Amino acid sequence: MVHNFRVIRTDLAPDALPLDDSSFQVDEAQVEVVGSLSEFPAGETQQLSVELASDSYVLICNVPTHYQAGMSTAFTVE
Ligand SMILES: [Cu+2]
Repeated sequence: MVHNFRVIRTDLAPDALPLDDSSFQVDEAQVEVVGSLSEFPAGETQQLSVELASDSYVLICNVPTHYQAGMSTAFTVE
């Protein structure tokens, strides 16, 4: 199964991002994506460098249905 990776700057809870009900994904037009990786296969390692301002962020996988399945976590940059 492939996954992707999005870094989203938001004050929303990690399970409260806006959804696009037709594509079963987080609606990226309604959030601020500040970093991302395209889909890549399970077991593969990729690296992403992003300069982040002090704020709240949520990491998600936005392959259809994956966010709803719990692929998200929040973190804060201080
Ligand atoms: Cu995924």
